[in-house]
Amino acid sequence: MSDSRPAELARLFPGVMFKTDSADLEYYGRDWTRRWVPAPLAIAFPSCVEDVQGLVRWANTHQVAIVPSGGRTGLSGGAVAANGELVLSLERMNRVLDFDPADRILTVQPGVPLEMVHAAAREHGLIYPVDFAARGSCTIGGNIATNAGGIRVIRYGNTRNWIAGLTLVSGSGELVQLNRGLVKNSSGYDLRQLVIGAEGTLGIVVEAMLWLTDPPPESSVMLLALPSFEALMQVFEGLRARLTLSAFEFFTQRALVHVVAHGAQRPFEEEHPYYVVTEFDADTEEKQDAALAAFSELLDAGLVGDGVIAQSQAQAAALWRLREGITEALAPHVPYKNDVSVRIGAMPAFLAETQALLAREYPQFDVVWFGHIGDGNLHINVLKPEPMANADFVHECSRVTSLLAQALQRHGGSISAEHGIGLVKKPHLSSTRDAAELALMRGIRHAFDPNGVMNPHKLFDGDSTHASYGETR
Ligand code: 2HG
Ligand code: ZN
Repeated sequence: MSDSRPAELARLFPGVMFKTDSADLEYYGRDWTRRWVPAPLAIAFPSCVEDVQGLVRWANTHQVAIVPSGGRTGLSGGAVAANGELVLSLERMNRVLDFDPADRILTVQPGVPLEMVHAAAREHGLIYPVDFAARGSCTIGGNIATNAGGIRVIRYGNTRNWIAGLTLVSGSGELVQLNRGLVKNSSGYDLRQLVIGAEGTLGIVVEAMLWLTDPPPESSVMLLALPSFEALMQVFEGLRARLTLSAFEFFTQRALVHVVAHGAQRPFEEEHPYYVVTEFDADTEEKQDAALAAFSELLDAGLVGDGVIAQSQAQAAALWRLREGITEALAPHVPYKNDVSVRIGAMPAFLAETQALLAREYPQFDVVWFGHIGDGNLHINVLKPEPMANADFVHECSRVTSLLAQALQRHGGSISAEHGIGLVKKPHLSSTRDAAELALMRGIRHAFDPNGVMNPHKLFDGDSTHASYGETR
């Protein structure tokens, strides 16, 4: 018997576009994890706040789960719809609404791609400083849902720091204004901050106020080759003491091999085990000289084996490509992704322990390390060997991730630094959040979404009655 609900939705919401073709269900039902078989009920494309509210209320009445959907570049399964959910795509709510010069606040709809936010900020001589490789495809709504970080966190912090206000349709369909652009607001709970990073479990952001800031001074990009992991944190300390850094990113030789195979240019004749791309202020001759002096010192101390400072914008872009191209270069190898963090001070001990752990547990797999080492955030991608079945691979990686989670717990770290928990890291959330904290999180979720319709079974299991998720395609 065919499902009558999509037709009913189309009748009730004439201003909303709906899609139910199998190709669309497949496309909008998944994110970059590609692990679950997409099976949503339908995809709704509202173009106004009232329709978002109407759809959420309909979902409450009919006990249909909603999966909010932006650019679906997520890496944790937060936007997967594989259980008959209504995907609520914010694709048509993609306008920049306002710029307030006094407060330097840009107000946007949630479906605006990050790159468009950058362009809009530039038009006003300002920047929106959160930035990362998926900028062309991800949306600001998705960035807010995961509290996205990226390559400039070392200087500017995460998405959380730049959200001046949010308009939210809560899980029960109420429209609420959270913080309204105030810099100072000591009037109780900051609900805006609860929504940031909630992975769409509390409601749907229908408008966001973003703080913009002054562009940084002119910068330079430097690529360094390092002989050892131990040198990494010392190089970071050394450069941070002498230069004003806006990025400090690392990757391994294995990562470089994949990016070069994917079309990037090899930077050095010789191979080195580790590399760092760093960007620093270089608007004066003194700062440029300081960079050269710092490089020589690191070279003399044996902490750096080789290096290059970009001499043009094009060369800077080529150096950045070595780091930013990694995710795309690895994608065909169906990587299992880890996105972990510890305090910067805990990094040396955690790195040593994790290196030993993964060498022991993954002797047969290609393991690619990279990430935002200056923020204490490591990405560890494990690549699936060609002949291995996907389910076996995921099972094995989950087993090792449990061990990694125990190490994180010992070092006071987090199982997700910036990608979110979604479905992928849900079994390991308790390594980062204790039972009392999880109980509070459940209570908060229930307060925003009493019927459990908002992205059920993502992040953690709330009190939803909706079908849960099995593993893997
Ligand atoms: C990055 O830092 C992204 O490039 C993606 O967070 C990381 O692919 C990954 O594991
Ligand atoms: Zn990252």
